[in-house]
Formats: sequence, structure tokens, C-alpha cells
Amino acid sequence: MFSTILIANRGEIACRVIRTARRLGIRAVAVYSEADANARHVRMADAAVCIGPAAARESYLDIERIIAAAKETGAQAIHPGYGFLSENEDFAQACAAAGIAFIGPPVAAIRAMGSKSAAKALMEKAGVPLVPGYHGDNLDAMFLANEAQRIGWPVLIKASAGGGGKGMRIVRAAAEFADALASCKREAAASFGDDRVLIERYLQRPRHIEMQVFGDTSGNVVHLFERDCSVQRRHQKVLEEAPAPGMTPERRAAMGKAAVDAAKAVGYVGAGTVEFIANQDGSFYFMEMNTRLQVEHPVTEMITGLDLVEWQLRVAAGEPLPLTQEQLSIRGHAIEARIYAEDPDRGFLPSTGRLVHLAPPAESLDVRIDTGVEEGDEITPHYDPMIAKLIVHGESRERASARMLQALAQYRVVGVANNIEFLSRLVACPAFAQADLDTGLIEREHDFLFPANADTPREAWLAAALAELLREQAVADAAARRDSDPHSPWHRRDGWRMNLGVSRRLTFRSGEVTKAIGVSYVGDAYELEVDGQSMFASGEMLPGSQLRADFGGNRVAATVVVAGEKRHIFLFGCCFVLTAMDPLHHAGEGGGAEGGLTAPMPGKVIALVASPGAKVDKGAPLLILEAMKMEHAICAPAAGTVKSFHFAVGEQVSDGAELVEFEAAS
Ligand code: MV4
Repeated sequence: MFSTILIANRGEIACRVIRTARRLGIRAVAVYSEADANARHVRMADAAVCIGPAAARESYLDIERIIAAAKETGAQAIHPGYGFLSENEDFAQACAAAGIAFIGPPVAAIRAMGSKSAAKALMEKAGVPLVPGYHGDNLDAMFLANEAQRIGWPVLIKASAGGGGKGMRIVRAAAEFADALASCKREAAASFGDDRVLIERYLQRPRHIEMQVFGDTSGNVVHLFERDCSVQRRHQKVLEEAPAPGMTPERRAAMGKAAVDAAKAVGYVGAGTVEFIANQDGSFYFMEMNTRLQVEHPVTEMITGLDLVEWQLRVAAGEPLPLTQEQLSIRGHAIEARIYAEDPDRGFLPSTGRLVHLAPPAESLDVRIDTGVEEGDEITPHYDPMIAKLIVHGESRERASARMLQALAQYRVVGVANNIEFLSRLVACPAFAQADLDTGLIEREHDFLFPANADTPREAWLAAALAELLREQAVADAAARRDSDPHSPWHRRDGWRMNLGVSRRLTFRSGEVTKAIGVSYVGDAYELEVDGQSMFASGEMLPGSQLRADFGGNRVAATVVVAGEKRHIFLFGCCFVLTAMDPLHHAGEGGGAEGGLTAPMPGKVIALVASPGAKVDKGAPLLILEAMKMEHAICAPAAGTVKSFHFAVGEQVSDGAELVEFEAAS
């Protein structure tokens, strides 16, 4: 076995590989771009080498820099992860030339599967089922029209060099064929510099089912069962699960045999995935083979109890496969959800920024989180905006789905838009719940997945108000402890103010709705009034911005994260964003937002969000202060430039201390 490996990747997959290396006592070397200098994979590794600027082309795709880093650090093997150089035959070749083991298949296998049309020809020879179609070299329009007629309508014209759905045309009748062929060839030439096409019968509601395969250097190949990845959006997988719902042992054996035959036909070694497109009637056809470890491999790990990265390392070191086909079995059901910094309400536009608050659910034997970021880290525009993969296991699909919903409801992200609520609706939607899966599910369920904005529940308004009151109380308590005169009326927290009564109002806005919550002080509790209804409210703030509340005898657990005037209320599996309306400053509604660059209370600096010298918009978070167990974002009072910070992360600041030197743009 290797004693040092280098991971030629970043993010969650680099962290994932490091975890197994560490467990096996192998030293793990990370590489990183300048944008990733403080990334989690760098922090986790035993050693790390900077390989260039943020742009992937100049760092994570730079073969020479990576090979040099491996030589410098004495790495005997390189794990490419997925994406980047993982399926690049030049990279695998360069590793071999440098005497470094490539933790992946032989160069010839990468090459054989790299061309989609050549791969199909190979698979046909190996007896792997293909969609009825024409995969030959003849591009004559008349000839292809005849082939289409023979195959039967509807047909699909695909770019031979394509993949990921680019350059596909559905043709439903002979009359449309010539135009569709011409346009498909044009697009293929423009996109891939190659106008070759192939023609297949078009499957109407297909499922994407893929088989995990593994080969060793002695020619043994096994399959580790299937994954169903039908729930996709524009060819991006959203949910993946194993086993595939409805799969019978007979069909699994048939698909497994086809996948093993496919791998053997190209002399496959290591982890690979054979993708099939499956009809609702169970017939299945080879689509392509991915010659790498896939994003969704954890669902296979959850149902087999195996560590696929360990298998990869063993096979790359020349060891035989740890188990035979007969020794492999499935236990329960696993589902993975990809949590992304993207905005479902804005066409899934990627969202960048600091993860001001990031609290995943607790991990257990049945809940796993693979991530490359921690609270305070940034999602940058340079790379894939994935925040984490959430993987759950259960003895049944129903139990796994329920765990997924629970874990998603507990996942708290503030600082970037994210798809967590979208994922919850997806898992809860009837089609997914009934395992009525196909690649069109998300489009078909659009109305369920994008409901009109739900009303903010009464408990969210109450939670916002109570959190505000508890915070004031904590400030007053702290001041009283410090003061020589603990009985000073200024430290009372019963709402007593000079020239004010003991009743007051806290005003919040949610979307178009503004509510004033009436507050009366009743001993250690409060009486809150909202929408003409009054109730007693009490509670406490726990670490991590968690609010434990009692509203009129109903116990409610919420998380209330303060960011400027925003209150992110995580409650009932949703996140409601309320804006605190300061009655004196009228902040939050366009104007005001004065000052704010001094500490509003004593606390600790936990993150510097902006960089000195950065030009920021009004309201941009600059620094995060933790005080009274809550987090507060100190935000830019206007558009301008961050000059400098007066404190470093971890430093304590006193009430009123100036935190940031800021110059407003004139
Ligand atoms: C198909 C198909 C229906 N019939 N081929 C899309 C990506 C590319 N790798 C192959 N794709 C498809 N090929 C035939 N003959 C439907 C798709 C397809 C799809 C396949 C797998 C996963 C998601 C998909 C979403 C839309 C279309």
C-alpha cells in the first residue's frame, strides 16, 4: 500500500479521499489554487501545495504543476477525484510517465470510453444492449432518414461527440427529419468541432439507472449494484438513491452482467460506472461509462457498508478486490441530496458569498454529510457551488425519505441562496414518495415544487420578537454584572425606559407584510400580542443561535440568526427571513442604516467577511460578531470601501468598540 498519496482535486471529494487515507494511515497531500488557500481540504490534509491561480485551467487542470507537486512531496499515487482531470487520458499517461500510480483505470480504458460512438461500437461487440439505432459513419441525409424509418418514430439524433444532452434533437415524424438533422449537425460542429451524429429510438419516459463496477489488475470485475439517478434538472443530478425502486433480482443480475461485460471489454481496473437508460417496462440500454469515482458513490457505500475509496486505493496498489460478487449484498436504502448554493426561484442561478451561518444536522450511522466547507468559508464563482452532499440510510425507502426530510429541515445555511427547501419539497412530492421516477419528474412536478410564497407563520413573528427580547435581556444582565450599581434602573429589563411606558412594540417585515408585535413584561416572561391575539412567551437562547421558546404553552424550537437587520428564522423545516424595523432609525427600508461599524454589545469576532480594500455594496456583511450566543453581521452602512479591520478573528471586543474602518463611496 502507498504511504503518501496526492489528491488532485478540491472541495468535498478531496476531503472525502483524505478521510479514508487518514483511516488507512496514508499521508494525504492536497493541492490548492490561490482562491483555496484556506479551504477545508487544505486544512484537513497532512501537506498542501499551491499549484496556481484561481482559474481551474491554471491550477486544478495544470497537469505539469500537479505532477511536480506529487514528486516534491513524495506521493506514490494520485487520486483525481471527479471532474477536473479525472477522465483525462493525458493526465493518466503523465502519471505513468512520472512513475506515479494513477488511482483510476488504465489509459486505454479511459480512451475507449471517451468517445461515445466508439464506446457504443465496442459495447455492441461485447453483447451489451444498446438502444436500437444507427451508430455508423454514414452521414448522408437520405441514408439516415431511411435508418430513422427503420428504427421507428420517434427518434433521437445525438451528436457523437456530445454527452450531457447537448446537441440532441427529438424527431417525431419523417417530415421533420431533414431539418432536425441539419440543425443537429450544425450545433455539433459548433459545440464539439465534430458534426458526426448517431440516431436512436427515442425513449419517452426513461429512467437513469447506473451500475457501480470495480475491477482489479488480475482481471476480476464485480458490480456493487445500481443507483437510480433519474431525478435530474437539465442533466444535473439532484437526488440519487440505491437500490433502484422496483428493481427485481433478475433485472439486477442482468444489468450487473451487462455492466461487468462492458468493463471487461475495455480491460477496466478500479471504480467505474456504467450508465443505462431504462424503460418503464424494465428494458435497459447502455448509454456511457464514467471512468471515475462518481459524486453519488456514497449511496452505494451506505447500502453495501463498504468504503469505495479504500477499494480504489487497494486496487491501485495491486491488491485483489476485497470481496467476490457472492460476498456482496444490499442492506436497506440510501438517498443522496446535493445541497447547492443556488437560487431555485431565480432559475437555479448560482449564489456566491460567505457562509455566515452553517449548521448541518448531526451525523450518525444513518446520516452522512460530505462537504468541503465550514461556517465562515466562502462559495466563490471559481468552482462548483456545491455546499454539501447529504446522504441518509434507512431500512426501507420510506424510512430513508423520512430521515432525509428531517435532516433537510435541520440544515441551516445563511449567507448564500440555497436549494434546501426545494429539496425538501422534491422528497415530499407525491411522485418521488411513490417512486414514480423518470428524468422528467422535476419538470412535471413544477407546481408542487414552486408553490406561491407561503405565509410566514405566527410562530416565526413570535420567535423573531422573543429572540430580540432575550438578547436585550442578556445585554442588560451582562451590563448589570459589570456595573458598580447593579440596582441602577438602566439595567432593568422589564421594558422600563425614561419617558416610556412598560408596553412597547417590535416591528418586523416579511415580504410585503409588516407586523408590530406588542410586548408587555410579566416577571421573567413576556406577554406578546400579534394579530390581536395575546399569549405568554418565554424561552432561552442556546449556543448556535438556537431559540427554545414557549408560546402560550406550546414549545417551539427555532434557530434565529441575526445578519444586520435581517432575522433568518429556521422553523418547521423552512427558513423565513424577517427584517427588523427600527422604530427610531427607520432602517431596513431603503434609508438610514447609519453607523453599525461599532460593536452593538460586547462579544467575539468570529469571521471577517469582507477583505480589506474590498469595494462592497450597501448592506454587505463585513464582519461577524458573536455575542450573547447569537451571531450578528456588521454590515456596510453604504456602498464603499473596507479600509481595515481593528480586530482579528477570535478577539474579544467591548461594547461600542470601533470594528471596521470604512469609507463610503462619494
Ligand atoms: C436518450 C433519451 C431518450 N432516448 N436517448 C440525455 C443525456 C445523454 N447522456 C443521454 N440522454 C438521453 N438519451 C434515447 N434514445 C433521454 C435522455 C435524457 C436523459 C438521460 C439520462 C438522464 C437524464 C436525461 C434527461 C433528459 C433526456
